[in-house]
Amino acid sequence: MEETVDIRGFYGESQLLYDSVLIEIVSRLNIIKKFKTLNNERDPIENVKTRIKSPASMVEKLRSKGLVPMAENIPGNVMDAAGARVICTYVDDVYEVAKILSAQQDIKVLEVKDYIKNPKPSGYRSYHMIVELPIYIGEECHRVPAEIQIRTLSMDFWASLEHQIRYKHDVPNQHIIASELRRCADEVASVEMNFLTIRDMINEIKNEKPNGGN
Ligand code: 0O2
Repeated sequence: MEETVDIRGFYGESQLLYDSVLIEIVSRLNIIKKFKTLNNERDPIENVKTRIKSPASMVEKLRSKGLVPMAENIPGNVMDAAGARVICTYVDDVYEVAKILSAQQDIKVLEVKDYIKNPKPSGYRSYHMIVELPIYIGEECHRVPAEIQIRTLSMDFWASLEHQIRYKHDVPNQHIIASELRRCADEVASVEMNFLTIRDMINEIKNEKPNGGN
């Protein structure tokens, strides 16, 4: 069972920085949505969720790195204290959103893990970016890291399902469930490629002139 530690008590002063970096990321994503809508383009973002890593999960992560589990040991060692999850409609939207964010000059991309091109052995697919943004608290500028996970609705559905057994021990038929999940992950990937083809075919029909070709 997760230890319950008060989030503010654990993160102390850093809480404001993590809250602020998430506000900033959500704001950038909302601007992408607005821009697309105002240009009569399809909005690639379905929804955005944010979280500050739970103190229990952070304590575990620090311990696994051989560090004393205290907030002072987070900077430079754990980059996902603040996390945003961006859910997109289609697979190519994931790359479009990642490209737009990476192009913003004050966003420094520290690391990219493309688990869509290279899925995890579990079948997990998602595009992860570790970024750093400038956060102004009063007159002082802090560079604050955050993890942005970008994936499709189907990838998110799969991850939520898999998450339910991920940290459970002594689950009956666990290997069968794991192998079924891997099979579903492959099927979902294939269906998502079909969705792209169908979407492009529909777009072609929509873009055809009424008397074009006649
Ligand atoms: P939580 O509660 O989401 O914060 P690193 O961060 O690089 O030190 P790691 O694990 O190599 O460690 O990072 P990675 O692979 O980028 O994964 C980080 C996060 O991705 C995880 O966070 C999960 O949210 C998600 N994730 C990664 N692999 C899987 C998977 O197989 N299944 C599911 N459902 N999610 C996955 P945390 O830290 O585990 O927890």
